[in-house]
Amino acid sequence: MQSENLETNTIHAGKMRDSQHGALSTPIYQTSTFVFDNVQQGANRFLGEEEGFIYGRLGNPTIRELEQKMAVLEGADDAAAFGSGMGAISATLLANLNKGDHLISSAALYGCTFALLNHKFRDLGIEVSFVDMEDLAAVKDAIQENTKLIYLETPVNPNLVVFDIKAIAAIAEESQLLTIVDNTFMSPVLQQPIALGADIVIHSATKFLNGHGDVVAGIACGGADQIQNIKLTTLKDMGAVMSPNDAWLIIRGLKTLHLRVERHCQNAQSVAEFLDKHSEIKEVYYPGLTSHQGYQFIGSQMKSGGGVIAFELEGDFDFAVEFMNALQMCVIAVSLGDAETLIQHPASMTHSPYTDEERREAGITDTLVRIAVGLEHVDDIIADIEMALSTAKTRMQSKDQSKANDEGALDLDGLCTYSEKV
Ligand code: LCS
Repeated sequence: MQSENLETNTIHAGKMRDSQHGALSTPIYQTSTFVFDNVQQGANRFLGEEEGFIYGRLGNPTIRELEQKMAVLEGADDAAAFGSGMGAISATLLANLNKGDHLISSAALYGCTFALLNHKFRDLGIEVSFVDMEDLAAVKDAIQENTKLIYLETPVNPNLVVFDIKAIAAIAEESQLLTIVDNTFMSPVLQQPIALGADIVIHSATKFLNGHGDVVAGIACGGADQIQNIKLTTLKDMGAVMSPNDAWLIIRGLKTLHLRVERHCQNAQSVAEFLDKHSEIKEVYYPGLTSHQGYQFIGSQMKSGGGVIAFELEGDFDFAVEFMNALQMCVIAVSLGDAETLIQHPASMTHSPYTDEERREAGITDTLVRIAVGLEHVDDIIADIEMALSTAKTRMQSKDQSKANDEGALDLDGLCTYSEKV
């Protein structure tokens, strides 16, 4: 069943009917292989002359339901599920790139995506240009004869810069390049890149799609030919497949995607506004704030600012460390899109695959803190942050005081020595 409404599709789209027992919840086909009636049937399935499942790495009914649901949610023909977001990214890119090809991306990306592009792909002889994608002329200028695709995340992990999907996809189309968008930070509830001209959409399903912090998974959604190509090459032969059990958890998570994302956004908006007014906060990066560069895209490209905020505190980085360590409810952890509010330090955690210089060039400062706002009552999240800021300030003051005392003690020692001499 398919509807015009995403809320209905998260529940019903792609759903298999269990004709044998009528189970409401999708059965988990926890099997590595599928039995053929006879040799001919096995051969026919391998030849593609008969529909049906063959072997777990080539397809599974529970995973297929998730793929069909995600294709509907992203407005794609089809989808392919993977064992992680990085599995989806590497398989999608490698299905479309060969030695000597060139791709364009932005310098700020999720740390492992950056490592894949900047290190492994270069080693494989794939050329990469990192450009400031806010500058559309720079994107156009970066196109070479061997360019095959443009890859972007928007909003960018971790600093929430927003790029214009429609304009970038139009530039790509003019030169017959693919546009691949990582939609992890938004989910299809807030942003549907295919409707804006993208060819393939990728998710780390570990995040909002699953939403409960208990799965690592990925999905690529796109045209039928594209997905078929990925499935028959890099998914089949490199093998980063999803587990049926994880597919089931994501199917369950998707039923509440729209409700969860809505609340993540409401909470994040309030937390961002609180941080923006706080005297100890130097800068807040959240597309839902009118002062943010991404605000211009709210309403046209994305429905709201999402559930992730980055910010910088006043003072030195020790203060940020004291702040994070003082939190009592929000937990220090990477990932995002979970019920729990997660806080982390990109330079030493998610973006540690960058060298210091690469990070600086990508505009990811060492003092940046990222908070993935959860589903707790927003008053409790803000109270925890407020308490931790004030505890951190007191600790910093007492550190300064003891430093001053130490310096004082040194002076006293000096005086003492002097007096002894006298
Ligand atoms: N794309 C984006 C935008 C991501 O944020 C991540 C992971 C991935 C792809 C890779 O997905 P995975 O293989 O982990 O499922 N981002 C993480 C983060 O910000 N904290 O921990 C992981």
